[in-house]
Amino acid sequence: MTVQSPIIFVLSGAGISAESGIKTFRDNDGLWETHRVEDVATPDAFARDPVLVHRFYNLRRAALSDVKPNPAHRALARLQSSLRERGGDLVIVTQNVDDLHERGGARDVIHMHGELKRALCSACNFRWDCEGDLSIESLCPACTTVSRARPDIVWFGEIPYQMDRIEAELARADQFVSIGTSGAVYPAAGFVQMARSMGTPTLELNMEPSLGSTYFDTARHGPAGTIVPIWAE
Ligand code: BV8
Repeated sequence: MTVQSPIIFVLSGAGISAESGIKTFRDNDGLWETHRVEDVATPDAFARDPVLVHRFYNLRRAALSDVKPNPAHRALARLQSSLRERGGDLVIVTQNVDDLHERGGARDVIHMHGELKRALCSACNFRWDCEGDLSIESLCPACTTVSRARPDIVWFGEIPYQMDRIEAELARADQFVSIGTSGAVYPAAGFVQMARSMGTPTLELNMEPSLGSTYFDTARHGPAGTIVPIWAE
Protein backbone atom coordinates (compact mmCIF):
# COMPACT_ATOMS: atom_id res chain seq x y z
CA MET A 1 0.00 0.00 0.00
CA THR A 2 1.57 3.34 -0.99
CA VAL A 3 1.68 5.91 1.82
CA GLN A 4 0.11 9.21 0.64
CA SER A 5 2.54 12.10 1.19
CA PRO A 6 1.08 14.69 3.57
CA ILE A 7 -0.49 18.02 2.71
CA ILE A 8 1.03 20.67 4.98
CA PHE A 9 -0.60 24.12 5.39
CA VAL A 10 1.93 26.82 6.29
CA LEU A 11 0.87 30.29 7.51
CA SER A 12 3.79 32.71 7.46
CA GLY A 13 4.19 36.20 8.90
CA ALA A 14 6.75 38.97 9.06
CA GLY A 15 9.08 36.89 11.26
CA ILE A 16 10.05 34.61 8.35
CA SER A 17 11.43 37.64 6.50
CA ALA A 18 13.12 39.28 9.51
CA GLU A 19 16.53 37.65 8.89
CA SER A 20 16.35 38.86 5.29
CA GLY A 21 16.36 42.40 6.67
CA ILE A 22 12.65 43.24 6.36
CA LYS A 23 11.35 44.86 9.55
CA THR A 24 8.53 43.08 11.34
CA PHE A 25 5.47 44.95 12.52
CA ARG A 26 5.50 44.61 16.24
CA ASP A 27 9.05 43.94 17.32
CA ASN A 28 10.60 46.94 19.00
CA ASP A 29 12.05 48.49 15.87
CA GLY A 30 9.11 47.27 13.78
CA LEU A 31 7.52 49.06 10.88
CA TRP A 32 4.69 50.50 12.89
CA GLU A 33 7.09 52.30 15.24
CA THR A 34 7.78 54.84 12.54
CA HIS A 35 4.21 54.87 11.27
CA ARG A 36 0.97 54.48 13.24
CA VAL A 37 -1.09 51.70 11.69
CA GLU A 38 -4.04 54.07 11.43
CA ASP A 39 -1.83 56.45 9.46
CA VAL A 40 -0.98 54.12 6.62
CA ALA A 41 -2.71 50.73 6.48
CA THR A 42 -6.40 51.67 6.26
CA PRO A 43 -8.66 52.90 3.41
CA ASP A 44 -9.45 56.02 5.43
CA ALA A 45 -5.74 56.81 5.76
CA PHE A 46 -5.36 56.49 1.99
CA ALA A 47 -8.37 58.71 1.36
CA ARG A 48 -7.07 61.24 3.88
CA ASP A 49 -3.41 61.30 2.85
CA PRO A 50 -2.67 59.30 -0.31
CA VAL A 51 0.77 60.91 -0.65
CA LEU A 52 1.88 59.56 2.78
CA VAL A 53 0.47 56.10 2.10
CA HIS A 54 2.03 55.94 -1.38
CA ARG A 55 5.38 56.98 0.12
CA PHE A 56 5.13 54.27 2.84
CA TYR A 57 4.53 51.53 0.27
CA ASN A 58 6.91 52.95 -2.36
CA LEU A 59 9.75 52.84 0.20
CA ARG A 60 8.95 49.24 1.15
CA ARG A 61 8.60 48.19 -2.51
CA ALA A 62 11.97 49.80 -3.36
CA ALA A 63 13.60 48.08 -0.37
CA LEU A 64 12.75 44.65 -1.82
CA SER A 65 15.67 44.94 -4.23
CA ASP A 66 18.05 45.19 -1.24
CA VAL A 67 16.93 41.95 0.45
CA LYS A 68 16.99 38.30 -0.50
CA PRO A 69 15.38 35.06 0.64
CA ASN A 70 16.85 33.45 3.74
CA PRO A 71 17.31 29.72 4.57
CA ALA A 72 13.74 29.53 5.90
CA HIS A 73 12.22 30.60 2.56
CA ARG A 74 14.47 28.20 0.67
CA ALA A 75 13.79 25.26 3.00
CA LEU A 76 10.01 25.67 2.51
CA ALA A 77 10.47 25.72 -1.28
CA ARG A 78 12.57 22.53 -1.18
CA LEU A 79 9.99 20.80 1.02
CA GLN A 80 7.18 21.93 -1.31
CA SER A 81 8.98 20.44 -4.34
CA SER A 82 9.72 17.12 -2.64
CA LEU A 83 6.17 16.76 -1.29
CA ARG A 84 4.68 17.54 -4.71
CA GLU A 85 6.93 14.92 -6.35
CA ARG A 86 5.36 12.34 -4.00
CA GLY A 87 1.75 13.36 -4.42
CA GLY A 88 1.56 15.57 -1.37
CA ASP A 89 1.77 19.38 -1.10
CA LEU A 90 2.98 22.33 0.92
CA VAL A 91 0.43 25.16 0.73
CA ILE A 92 1.97 28.51 1.69
CA VAL A 93 -0.47 31.19 2.87
CA THR A 94 1.42 34.34 3.77
CA GLN A 95 0.45 37.55 5.54
CA ASN A 96 3.60 39.07 4.06
CA VAL A 97 3.48 41.38 1.07
CA ASP A 98 7.12 40.82 0.08
CA ASP A 99 8.13 38.42 -2.74
CA LEU A 100 10.73 36.41 -0.78
CA HIS A 101 8.79 33.12 -0.77
CA GLU A 102 8.67 33.22 -4.58
CA ARG A 103 12.29 34.33 -4.91
CA GLY A 104 13.22 31.47 -2.57
CA GLY A 105 11.65 29.02 -5.05
CA ALA A 106 8.13 28.51 -3.64
CA ARG A 107 5.19 28.24 -6.04
CA ASP A 108 1.50 29.14 -5.85
CA VAL A 109 1.99 31.31 -2.76
CA ILE A 110 -1.30 32.75 -1.46
CA HIS A 111 -0.81 36.38 -0.42
CA MET A 112 -3.85 36.94 1.77
CA HIS A 113 -2.81 40.55 2.54
CA GLY A 114 -1.80 41.42 -1.01
CA GLU A 115 1.61 42.12 -2.57
CA LEU A 116 3.91 45.14 -2.66
CA LYS A 117 4.71 44.45 -6.33
CA ARG A 118 1.06 44.68 -7.43
CA ALA A 119 -1.17 47.69 -7.95
CA LEU A 120 -4.97 47.90 -7.93
CA CYS A 121 -7.31 50.37 -9.60
CA SER A 122 -9.99 51.41 -7.11
CA ALA A 123 -12.14 52.58 -10.03
CA CYS A 124 -12.27 49.35 -12.08
CA ASN A 125 -10.54 46.76 -9.81
CA PHE A 126 -7.93 45.98 -12.47
CA ARG A 127 -4.66 44.63 -10.94
CA TRP A 128 -1.22 44.87 -12.49
CA ASP A 129 2.41 44.19 -11.68
CA CYS A 130 4.13 47.24 -10.27
CA GLU A 131 7.91 47.44 -9.81
CA GLY A 132 8.33 51.20 -9.34
CA ASP A 133 6.56 53.97 -7.46
CA LEU A 134 2.85 54.62 -7.41
CA SER A 135 1.53 58.15 -6.94
CA ILE A 136 -1.64 60.18 -7.15
CA GLU A 137 -0.71 60.82 -10.80
CA SER A 138 -0.55 57.09 -11.62
CA LEU A 139 -3.17 55.99 -14.11
CA CYS A 140 -4.82 52.62 -14.47
CA PRO A 141 -3.53 50.74 -17.56
CA ALA A 142 -7.04 49.35 -18.13
CA CYS A 143 -9.54 52.15 -17.57
CA THR A 144 -6.92 54.97 -17.76
CA THR A 145 -8.55 56.70 -14.78
CA VAL A 146 -6.01 58.92 -13.07
CA SER A 147 -5.27 58.93 -9.32
CA ARG A 148 -7.31 55.82 -8.51
CA ALA A 149 -4.26 53.50 -8.47
CA ARG A 150 -3.45 52.13 -5.02
CA PRO A 151 -1.10 49.48 -3.65
CA ASP A 152 -2.71 46.04 -4.02
CA ILE A 153 -2.58 45.61 -0.26
CA VAL A 154 -5.35 44.42 2.09
CA TRP A 155 -5.70 47.16 4.70
CA PHE A 156 -7.35 46.91 8.11
CA GLY A 157 -11.09 46.68 7.68
CA GLU A 158 -10.73 45.11 4.20
CA ILE A 159 -11.44 41.48 3.40
CA PRO A 160 -8.31 39.36 2.94
CA TYR A 161 -7.80 37.72 -0.46
CA GLN A 162 -8.71 34.13 -1.31
CA MET A 163 -10.44 33.33 1.98
CA ASP A 164 -12.57 30.57 0.39
CA ARG A 165 -9.47 28.93 -1.10
CA ILE A 166 -7.61 29.29 2.23
CA GLU A 167 -10.43 27.63 4.16
CA ALA A 168 -10.60 24.79 1.61
CA GLU A 169 -6.85 24.20 1.87
CA LEU A 170 -7.06 24.29 5.67
CA ALA A 171 -9.81 21.65 5.59
CA ARG A 172 -7.71 19.23 3.52
CA ALA A 173 -4.41 19.76 5.41
CA ASP A 174 -2.79 16.97 7.42
CA GLN A 175 -0.76 19.48 9.45
CA PHE A 176 -0.97 23.22 10.23
CA VAL A 177 2.34 25.04 10.70
CA SER A 178 2.59 28.73 11.70
CA ILE A 179 5.92 30.44 11.03
CA GLY A 180 7.00 33.92 12.21
CA THR A 181 3.71 35.48 13.18
CA SER A 182 2.60 37.14 16.40
CA GLY A 183 -1.01 35.99 16.07
CA ALA A 184 -2.10 39.62 16.42
CA VAL A 185 -4.08 40.03 13.19
CA TYR A 186 -7.31 38.29 12.24
CA PRO A 187 -8.59 36.30 10.44
CA ALA A 188 -5.08 34.81 9.99
CA ALA A 189 -4.64 34.49 13.77
CA GLY A 190 -7.79 32.36 13.90
CA PHE A 191 -6.55 29.71 11.42
CA VAL A 192 -4.90 27.66 14.18
CA GLN A 193 -8.22 27.40 16.02
CA MET A 194 -9.94 26.33 12.80
CA ALA A 195 -7.27 23.65 12.33
CA ARG A 196 -7.70 22.41 15.90
CA SER A 197 -11.48 22.27 15.52
CA MET A 198 -10.90 19.88 12.58
CA GLY A 199 -8.47 17.73 14.57
CA THR A 200 -5.46 18.84 12.49
CA PRO A 201 -2.11 18.73 14.34
CA THR A 202 -0.68 22.22 14.85
CA LEU A 203 2.96 23.37 15.14
CA GLU A 204 4.31 26.85 15.87
CA LEU A 205 7.78 27.84 14.63
CA ASN A 206 8.50 31.30 16.00
CA MET A 207 11.12 33.33 17.82
CA GLU A 208 8.96 33.24 20.93
CA PRO A 209 5.49 32.06 21.97
CA SER A 210 2.88 34.00 19.99
CA LEU A 211 -0.44 35.34 21.25
CA GLY A 212 -2.04 32.11 20.04
CA SER A 213 0.62 29.76 21.42
CA THR A 214 -1.83 27.92 23.69
CA TYR A 215 -3.66 26.63 20.58
CA PHE A 216 -0.59 24.81 19.25
CA ASP A 217 0.10 21.14 19.99
CA THR A 218 3.85 21.68 19.65
CA ALA A 219 6.21 24.61 19.25
CA ARG A 220 9.86 25.28 18.53
CA HIS A 221 11.29 28.68 19.31
CA GLY A 222 14.24 30.38 17.65
CA PRO A 223 15.14 32.26 14.48
CA ALA A 224 13.25 30.98 11.43
CA GLY A 225 16.48 30.82 9.40
CA THR A 226 17.67 28.14 11.85
CA ILE A 227 14.58 26.25 13.03
CA VAL A 228 12.66 26.04 9.74
CA PRO A 229 15.39 24.18 7.79
CA ILE A 230 15.78 21.75 10.70
CA TRP A 231 12.03 21.10 10.73
CA ALA A 232 11.71 20.97 6.92
CA GLU A 233 14.61 18.59 6.17
C1 BV8 B 1 -10.90 41.70 8.27
C2 BV8 B 1 -1.13 45.10 5.23
C3 BV8 B 1 -13.20 41.20 7.94
C4 BV8 B 1 0.05 45.03 4.40
C5 BV8 B 1 -1.91 43.98 7.15
C6 BV8 B 1 -11.57 39.51 14.76
C7 BV8 B 1 -11.98 38.80 13.64
C8 BV8 B 1 -11.84 39.34 12.37
C9 BV8 B 1 -11.25 40.62 12.22
C10 BV8 B 1 -10.85 41.31 13.34
C11 BV8 B 1 -11.01 40.77 14.59
N1 BV8 B 1 -10.55 41.67 15.49
C12 BV8 B 1 -10.09 42.75 14.83
C13 BV8 B 1 -10.26 42.57 13.53
C14 BV8 B 1 -9.90 43.54 12.51
C15 BV8 B 1 -8.46 43.43 12.05
C16 BV8 B 1 -7.49 42.97 13.08
O1 BV8 B 1 -7.16 41.79 13.14
N2 BV8 B 1 -7.00 43.88 13.88
C17 BV8 B 1 -5.99 43.53 14.87
C18 BV8 B 1 -4.96 44.66 14.99
C19 BV8 B 1 -6.70 43.24 16.18
N3 BV8 B 1 -8.38 42.58 10.88
C20 BV8 B 1 -8.67 43.11 9.68
O2 BV8 B 1 -9.03 44.26 9.49
C21 BV8 B 1 -8.54 42.16 8.48
N4 BV8 B 1 -9.77 42.19 7.73
O3 BV8 B 1 -10.96 41.27 9.39
O4 BV8 B 1 -11.97 41.77 7.41
C22 BV8 B 1 -13.36 39.83 7.40
C23 BV8 B 1 -12.51 38.81 7.83
C24 BV8 B 1 -12.69 37.54 7.32
C25 BV8 B 1 -13.68 37.30 6.41
C26 BV8 B 1 -14.51 38.34 5.98
C27 BV8 B 1 -14.34 39.61 6.48
C28 BV8 B 1 -7.45 42.61 7.54
C29 BV8 B 1 -6.11 42.48 8.19
C30 BV8 B 1 -4.99 42.79 7.17
C31 BV8 B 1 -4.29 44.04 7.58
N5 BV8 B 1 -3.11 44.23 6.74
N6 BV8 B 1 -0.92 44.25 6.39
C32 BV8 B 1 1.19 45.75 4.97
O5 BV8 B 1 1.16 47.00 5.13
O6 BV8 B 1 2.15 45.03 5.21
S1 BV8 B 1 -1.62 43.28 8.65
C33 BV8 B 1 0.04 43.19 9.01
O7 BV8 B 1 0.10 42.42 10.23
C34 BV8 B 1 0.93 42.43 8.05
O8 BV8 B 1 0.28 41.80 6.98
C35 BV8 B 1 1.56 41.38 8.97
O9 BV8 B 1 1.99 40.27 8.32
C36 BV8 B 1 0.41 41.11 9.82
C37 BV8 B 1 0.56 40.25 11.04
O10 BV8 B 1 1.73 40.60 11.68
P1 BV8 B 1 2.88 39.49 11.74
O11 BV8 B 1 3.16 39.02 10.34
O12 BV8 B 1 2.50 38.46 12.72
O13 BV8 B 1 4.09 40.36 12.20
P2 BV8 B 1 4.41 40.80 13.71
O14 BV8 B 1 5.47 41.83 13.65
O15 BV8 B 1 3.13 41.08 14.42
O16 BV8 B 1 5.01 39.46 14.37
C38 BV8 B 1 6.25 38.95 13.92
C39 BV8 B 1 6.46 37.67 14.69
O17 BV8 B 1 7.67 37.07 14.22
C40 BV8 B 1 6.64 37.88 16.20
O18 BV8 B 1 5.93 36.89 16.89
C41 BV8 B 1 8.14 37.71 16.41
O19 BV8 B 1 8.43 37.11 17.66
C42 BV8 B 1 8.50 36.75 15.29
N7 BV8 B 1 9.87 36.89 14.81
C43 BV8 B 1 10.61 38.02 14.70
N8 BV8 B 1 11.82 37.71 14.16
C44 BV8 B 1 11.81 36.37 13.92
C45 BV8 B 1 10.58 35.84 14.33
N9 BV8 B 1 10.26 34.54 14.23
C46 BV8 B 1 11.21 33.72 13.71
N10 BV8 B 1 12.41 34.15 13.29
C47 BV8 B 1 12.74 35.46 13.38
N11 BV8 B 1 13.97 35.87 12.97
